[in-house]
Amino acid sequence: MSDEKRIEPYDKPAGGWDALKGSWQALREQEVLVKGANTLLRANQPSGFDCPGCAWPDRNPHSTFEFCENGVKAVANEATSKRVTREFFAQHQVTWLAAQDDHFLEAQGRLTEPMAYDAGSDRYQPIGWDEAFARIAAALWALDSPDEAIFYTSGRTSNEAAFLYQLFVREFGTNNLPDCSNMCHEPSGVALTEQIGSGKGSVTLEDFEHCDAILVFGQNPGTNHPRMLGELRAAARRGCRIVACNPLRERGLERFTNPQSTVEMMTGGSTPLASLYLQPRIGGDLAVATAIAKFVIERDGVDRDFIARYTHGYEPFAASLRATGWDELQHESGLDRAQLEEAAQVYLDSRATILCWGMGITQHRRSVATIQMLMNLLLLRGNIGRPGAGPCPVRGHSNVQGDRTMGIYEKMPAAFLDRLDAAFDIASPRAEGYDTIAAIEAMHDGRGKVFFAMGGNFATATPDSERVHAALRRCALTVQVSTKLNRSHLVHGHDALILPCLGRTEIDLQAGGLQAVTVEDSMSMVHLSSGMNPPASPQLLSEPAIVARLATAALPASRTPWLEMLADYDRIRERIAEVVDGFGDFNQRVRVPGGFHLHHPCRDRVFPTASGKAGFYVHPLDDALPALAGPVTGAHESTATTPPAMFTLMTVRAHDQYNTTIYGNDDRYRGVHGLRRVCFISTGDLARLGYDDGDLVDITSVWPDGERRVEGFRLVEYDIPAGCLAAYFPETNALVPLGSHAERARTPASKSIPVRLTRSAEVEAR
Ligand SMILES: Nc1nc2c(c(=O)[nH]1)N[C@H]1C(S)=C(S)[C@@H](COP(=O)(O)OP(=O)(O)OC[C@H]3O[C@@H](n4cnc5c(=O)[nH]c(N)nc54)[C@H](O)[C@@H]3O)O[C@H]1N2
Ligand SMILES: Nc1nc2c(c(=O)[nH]1)N[C@H]1C(S)=C(S)[C@@H](COP(=O)(O)OP(=O)(O)OC[C@H]3O[C@@H](n4cnc5c(=O)[nH]c(N)nc54)[C@H](O)[C@@H]3O)O[C@H]1N2
Ligand SMILES: [Mo]
Repeated sequence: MSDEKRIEPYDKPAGGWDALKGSWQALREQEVLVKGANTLLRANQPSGFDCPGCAWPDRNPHSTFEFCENGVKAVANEATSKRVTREFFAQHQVTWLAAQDDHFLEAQGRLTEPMAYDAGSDRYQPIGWDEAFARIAAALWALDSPDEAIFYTSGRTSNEAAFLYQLFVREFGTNNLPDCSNMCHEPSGVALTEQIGSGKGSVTLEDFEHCDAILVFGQNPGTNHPRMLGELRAAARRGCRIVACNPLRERGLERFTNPQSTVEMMTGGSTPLASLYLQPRIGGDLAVATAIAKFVIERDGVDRDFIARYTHGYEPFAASLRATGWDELQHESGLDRAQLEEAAQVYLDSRATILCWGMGITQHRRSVATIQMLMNLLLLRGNIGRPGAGPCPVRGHSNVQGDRTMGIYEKMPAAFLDRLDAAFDIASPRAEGYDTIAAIEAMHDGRGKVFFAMGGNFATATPDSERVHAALRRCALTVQVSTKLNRSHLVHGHDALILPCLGRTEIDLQAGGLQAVTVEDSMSMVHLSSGMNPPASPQLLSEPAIVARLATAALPASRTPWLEMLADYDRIRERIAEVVDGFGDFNQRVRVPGGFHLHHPCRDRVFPTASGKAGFYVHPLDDALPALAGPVTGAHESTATTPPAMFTLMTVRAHDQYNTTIYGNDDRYRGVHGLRRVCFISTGDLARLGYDDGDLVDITSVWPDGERRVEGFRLVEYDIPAGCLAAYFPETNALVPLGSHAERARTPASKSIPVRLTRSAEVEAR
């Protein structure tokens, strides 16, 4: 994590000694060497805490080390010895803080006491907890309707906190529960629920031991789910074929040296992962999946019994594929027929296949269609409901899946709400609430007046930054429950509160003794998580405590036993067992080491759809290209007719960041050091534009409502398809308008932004 700006291609495998060095540096920078190392020994252990890094499941609850470099960074940054104190806030005006970059904000350390914004001095000042809750209650009571309040959730929130939170929000009277999932795997939920009757992935870690092929679409596990590399490595070593589909050649999909394998580390050895690497153009995956499906049908590689017994819609689907020409498939995918057929042959040769995908699939306008085409592909060969086969949407935040299970969703099914009402004797509202985009629109036009965030960094994670900032500033009150300082504290409403909370690694002591929380990982394993570090400050409250105490302040007539449930989280889990499907005997089952698996009906080939069967869905390619929300001059219809300066930009994560949390300015595997304002571009496009590697450009996106621009990005010559660009999130979020999002799922299309490049007026890279 040096500050020297340099680009130097990285020729080593993912993992290896550099991963250990990265871990060590993270611990050193946060000055937590001893505490951090002890903390790590408890990460993802049956008696420890769930790593706040990602949602990838734990392999072996009995091994000593179950963490990765980026898990270490997440833990080190939470367990940091640095503190943001009242003196810090007294020293710095909010206007000054807002001018600092995200790395600076994160580096200040843990928040230590509740703070309230004081407009007179433009500073945050200390406030007591009771007074803070009273202020929120007063702001809520002042609303004309509960629907003027918005309650956001990020995906680190535990099941217990999430359950209490949604209960409070519904008892208050609204379903305005947008969450980070709206910007993440929402299209996976929409696509799979319609198609197979469940929005979750069906595979478990054990399936990775039984598959013959793993297809990885639009995901960068080397950075975002490093523990997944262990599974890919083990699979590759036993002969399983791995096919990667990604415009960028991500090192973590190519080669891996396992830092936990003494032999590989000592001999400098590594394991090749993907045996076939497809580099489609951005948004070309619908065509890739269609091409593979077409090949399977033409070679008669379909599982007829499975199709007849468990599916509907096969005939029209097969007919649509036969009618789709190879020219079109090649053109739309950006790949040639031989490459597509090679991938299809791997799929045909495999008896059991797992299909993984990430943000490279979900953050497009046609993401739901693409995911359904990938699922069609699995259905064709009966790749669901048997060992080693099934869909595997790889979730992001460590408990984002669990939060949804607990009811954090703006349109929770009526059956859930009925049970909630019966259990607590309340009448929860039935009108659909706001998702993330609707919430921004509501705040922007004055319908949303109080914004409360349980974690996350709404101001920076959302698209259309200028509009979002204007929306937040219009609010009467913004409240952030947070562990670390971030931009959402600095872009705030007329009144603003910061409520600091405990992190995963910390001891949670309530009236009834030490508490543990639970989380659900990406493969539906539910398990306990308990911290062991003393809290960063004695003034921190747990998230359940914040909800329970807010509820008692804001709902004085409530009959819900908030404080009783808070005293002992077993009481919360008892109520979860009453309300949430699959949580019977919750307290007993979650105490079995490793936790329990939430049953997925499709594992037994039961498809709880309207028809009782899984469906094939037809999705023509016609406008599969990253397209615009409305007609636009100079819109790019296809690569061939693209005006010279039009590109499709994808916004991706660097190796040293956790979403909007910037740990450092390096992106080791992509060879970038000391800077984040970079734009990856192909050799051919550089020549075509007459630019050189290293030149500074401004990036402009063009929309019906006008242009959006970010400035001063250094061009980096890179192995990326022609017409495609990549830059980092969140620096480029300002380019995505609210209106550019996934059809039906409304996930911002952060991976397909139509842009042009112009020479930057700036001389120096920032
Ligand atoms: N260390 C770390 N871990 C994290 C996170 C983090 O920021 N840092 N974030 C967490 C969260 S919330 C999430 S959701 C996950 C995100 O994990 P990922 O899904 O891996 O997220 P991204 O970095 O956004 O990039 C996805 C990949 O998609 C590729 N891609 C982009 N567009 C396309 C396309 O059109 N087609 C194909 N086939 N590929 C494409 C990009 O090249 C990139 O490799 O990680 C979680 N884990
Ligand atoms: N352009 C573009 N935009 C994107 C994406 C993209 O790929 N491209 N990805 C999208 C995705 S997948 C997601 S999930 C969203 C992420 O959106 P968010 O979840 O809103 O953002 P994060 O950056 O993960 O939130 C970080 C903050 O969470 C707080 N925090 C950390 N741990 C805890 C905790 O235990 N409790 C509480 N209360 N707070 C805590 C800290 O204060 C920290 O500053 O961003 C989305 N935005
Ligand atoms: Mo995410």
